Amino acid sequence: MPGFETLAVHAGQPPDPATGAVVPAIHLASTFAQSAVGEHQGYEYSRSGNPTRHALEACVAALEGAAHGSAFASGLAAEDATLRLLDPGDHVIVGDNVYGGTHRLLAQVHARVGIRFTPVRLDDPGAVEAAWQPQTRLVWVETPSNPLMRIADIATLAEVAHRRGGRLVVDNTFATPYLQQPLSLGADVVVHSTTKYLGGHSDVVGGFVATNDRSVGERIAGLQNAVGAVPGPFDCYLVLRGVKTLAVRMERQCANAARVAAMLTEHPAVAAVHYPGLPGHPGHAVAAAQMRDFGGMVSFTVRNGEQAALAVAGATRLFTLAESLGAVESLIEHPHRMTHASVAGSELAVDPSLLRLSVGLETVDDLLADLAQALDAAG
Ligand code: P1T
Repeated sequence: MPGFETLAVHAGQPPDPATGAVVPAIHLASTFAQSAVGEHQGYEYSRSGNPTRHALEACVAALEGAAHGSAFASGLAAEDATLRLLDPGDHVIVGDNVYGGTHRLLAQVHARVGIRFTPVRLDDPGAVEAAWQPQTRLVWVETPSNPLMRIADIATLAEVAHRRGGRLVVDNTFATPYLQQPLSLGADVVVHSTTKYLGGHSDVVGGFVATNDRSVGERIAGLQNAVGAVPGPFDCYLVLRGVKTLAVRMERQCANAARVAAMLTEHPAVAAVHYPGLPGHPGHAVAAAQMRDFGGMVSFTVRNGEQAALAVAGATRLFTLAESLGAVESLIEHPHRMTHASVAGSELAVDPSLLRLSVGLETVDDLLADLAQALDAAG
C-alpha cells in the first residue's frame, strides 16, 4: 500500500493516456456522446458522473482508506446526503459541540421531516449510552470539535454504536485524513468540508462522504445524483490540487498551532486555551493515541468577557477576521457571533468570551507577535 503522501499526489490521477498531461483535465462537458443508446465510455451526464470529479473521489477515498467516496458541492451538502440515510422517526445522537450549521441542518431541515436528535457530550461514552433510544440510528461526532476542540474516542464510540445497532459518522474536517483516519478506528462514515484543509487555500467550497459500507456508499452516490448537490469540475480540480500538499501543510500548521497554544497559555489576558496538544487538555491522551498530531486549530477564552474578545478579534493584523478555517492564511473569529450564531440563545450556545484561531503557514514568530499585540491592546 503506497504511503499517504504518494496517494495524495497520485491516487485517481495517473498521467492522461491521450496526452501525457500530469494533472487531471478539468472536464467542463455537461454531457457525453453515446455511440448507440446506452453505449458510452462510462460517462453520460455530469451530475451523474464527471471525470474530474471521479479523480477527486478516488483520491480522497484513498486517503480515508475508503472503498466509496462521493464529492458534494459543500460540507453541508455532504452532511445532508448522510442524514438522508435516515427515515422519519429515526434518532441521532450528535455532539453538543459541532459546527453551528450542522446543528441548524438537523434542527431546521431534518427535524421537519421527522428526524429526532439529542445533543450529547461525546467525550463521555457513558452519556452516549444514557441517551440511546430504540430508534437511535446514528452517532454524529466532530473530533476535534468546532470550536471547543473537544476530543471523542472514535474506537469507543464505534463500539457503543455497533453494539447498539447504530452507525458512527465522524466529521473529519478539523483533523483531515492525514492526522486521523476514522474508518480504520471503526467509524462507518466520514464526512468533510473540503472547503477547509483539503482545499487548503480559501478558494473553493466543497464536501465529501467516504465509507467502506457498500450499501451506504451506493445510497450516498444515488443521493448525489438524485438530489444533485454536485461540485463543478473546476471546484473538484481545486480540491485535488490542494490535497497534494495536505501532508506538508498540515505538519507546519500543527507545529505553528502548538507554538500559538503555548504562547496563549502564558498570556495574562487569556483565561483558558483549548488545544489537544497541551498536556492539560482533557482529551490529550485520546488525541495522542488516535491522531498523528494535534491539528492547526486553537481556541481560547479571554479573561475580560465578550467585549474584550471582540476587541482582540478586531485588533489582529495578520490573523484575518473571517469565518472558515484550514487554509494557508491565519484566521481569527468569534464563534458566538459568527460560525455558531445559529445556536446562540440555546443550551448549545458558545461562550461569548471565546475566540477561535485557524493557524496558517505564515512565519510563526509573526503570528505570535500579532496575537501578543492584539491581546496587549485589547485583552
Ligand atoms: O461550509 P461547508 O463547506 O458547507 O462545511 C460545513 C462544515 C462542516 N463541518 C465542519 C466541522 C465545519 O467546520 C464546517 C464549516 N465551518 C465553518 C465555515 C467554520 O468557520 O467553522
